[in-house]
Amino acid sequence: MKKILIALCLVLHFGPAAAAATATPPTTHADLRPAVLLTASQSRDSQDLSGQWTYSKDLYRTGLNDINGWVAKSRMQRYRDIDIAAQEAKGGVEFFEFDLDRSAQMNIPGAWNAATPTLRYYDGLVWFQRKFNARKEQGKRAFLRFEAVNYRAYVYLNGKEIGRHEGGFTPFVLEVTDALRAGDNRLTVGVDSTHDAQTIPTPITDWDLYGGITRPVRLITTPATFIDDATVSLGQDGRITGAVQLQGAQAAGQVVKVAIGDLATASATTDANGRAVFALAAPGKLQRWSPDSPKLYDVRFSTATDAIRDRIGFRTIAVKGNEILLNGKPIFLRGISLHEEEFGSNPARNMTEQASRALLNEIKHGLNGNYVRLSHYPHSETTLRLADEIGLLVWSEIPVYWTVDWENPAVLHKALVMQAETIYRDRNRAAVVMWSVGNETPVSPARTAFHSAMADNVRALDPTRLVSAALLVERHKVNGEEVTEIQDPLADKLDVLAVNTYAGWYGGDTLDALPNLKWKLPTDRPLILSEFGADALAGYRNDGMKKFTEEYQAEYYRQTLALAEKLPTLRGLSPWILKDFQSPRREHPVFQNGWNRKGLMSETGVRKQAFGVLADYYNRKAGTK
Ligand code: GCB
Repeated sequence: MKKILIALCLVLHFGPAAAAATATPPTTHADLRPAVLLTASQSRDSQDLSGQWTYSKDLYRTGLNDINGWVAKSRMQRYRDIDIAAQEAKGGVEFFEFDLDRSAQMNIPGAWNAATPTLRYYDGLVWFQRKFNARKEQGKRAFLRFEAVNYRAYVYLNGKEIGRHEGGFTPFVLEVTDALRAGDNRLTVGVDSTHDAQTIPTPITDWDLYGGITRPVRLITTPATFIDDATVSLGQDGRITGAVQLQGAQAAGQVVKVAIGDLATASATTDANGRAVFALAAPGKLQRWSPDSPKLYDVRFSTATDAIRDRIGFRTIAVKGNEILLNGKPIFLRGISLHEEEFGSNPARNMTEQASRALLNEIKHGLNGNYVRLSHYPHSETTLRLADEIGLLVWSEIPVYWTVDWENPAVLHKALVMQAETIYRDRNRAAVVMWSVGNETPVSPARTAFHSAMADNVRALDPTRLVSAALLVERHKVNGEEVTEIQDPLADKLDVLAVNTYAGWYGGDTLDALPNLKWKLPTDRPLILSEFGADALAGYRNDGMKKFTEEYQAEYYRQTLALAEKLPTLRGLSPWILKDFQSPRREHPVFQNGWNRKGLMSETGVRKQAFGVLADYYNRKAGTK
């Protein structure tokens, strides 16, 4: 009892400090690497499993919790490899309360919320099934690669569990060499969209927590020993360096070759762990990647038995004083924020190339932008590859948003894993220049320790890019004058300061007051306004500058841009947001009806007046820098 009391006192007295102390990475950075990556898997032999899948809702989770229970559980287990119609035809005592072979169909990838009105607000477990035919090739390995399942996935092949994954926006790979059958296969995936206080994000967000298999699934075959990962990038010292990781019994002592277009080649031999590193001086003819000239090279990595290809750009990114330097030259980031929702009145979060291109083209050509904040989670690989191709710099983030369970080491571990999965996925994308470690998280010791661990993790995994976070600003009186400041110890961990500000929309400021607000900011680092915005319902006009009119939003942009002009260290903008997006917290019955209306375009792509205001501003900026 005494011991319990002492322990309790320790918890009570040292709660926050002890919690803050636990917020160090519980693992080494190497432990965060997913077991299999299959980098550049788009270049591999594969079978696309997109298309019609069948599905069955499971609100009570009977298919998962059946294991030790007291009813005849097996009749609920959707993942069983069983031909139920054939069983029924035979008659007998066994019966089933599901049959995925005869269930309704849904197009995958895509969120279920958009698939049918009955699932619009469904939040829970849904079972999906896809049958496919496969060849089993002697000496080859087979993997299933899921680009994203929101939020938890339980994966079964032919009735056998082959793996699980948590986190709705990052890929995972499961080996199925043994579980795969020659001929017919039954793939079953339980998808649980439920979020709670220990998930990332929590259920408290300002976007729709779409559920489902939201990105493609592919069956990929490789040789027995294969190239699992390969990276190459241009360093500040003008050298091109890279690394290749093989997996398999013959991974050690292999010669690995790298060819960068017809510009350069290199080769190296793998060590005992199957890893080879290479370095070469950047050839004089190398054309550097930039938004103005998004040159990508065909890069081929090969061994005697395997080869992968990727299209990769070469550029440097750095901060010097309060400038951001792209390829050594100062750049102003003319950007906008973007959620992963295609245009249309019923978005399914299905980022086809066409859907993604339409959005990115609005930014690049409509706004004359060179930058996009991909908020608030890792966007699809399609979007990242298009940013490389079209020429848009990218801010990338994971959904450590508003609040998560800062004091919980298991949640920190989830964040570090998610971040690692994102970095391993995207580190060959020249477009990505900044990793953000959080969005608008209220300052506390435990929260700052959490973000600091994330920032250290990013630097350990990828020292070549910049680290930022979207911070909150405080307003308070200094010598009788109201001043806006960043009062956040996390700022010390960041290369680029970024702040979200909504003066003139939330709060009581009038629009004409905005340019005269006093801001006090560190002068030694670049600043980005990572968000500012105001709602407007497309087509609601000329109603005396009321909130929700297009005029109010346009004037809000004019005045906030006038304020921005007065911030001497400002090096970029990503206002909130390109298009209206669905958010269950936005329930104003006249103007919102489930949509956050801060888009410069409506959900169907109609440009509001403010679009032109920002485009004019960016045209002027592009002329000067
Ligand atoms: C924010 C959040 C963003 C919201 C936005 C808003 O600060 O970062 O996710 O959607 O404000 O509309 O209030």
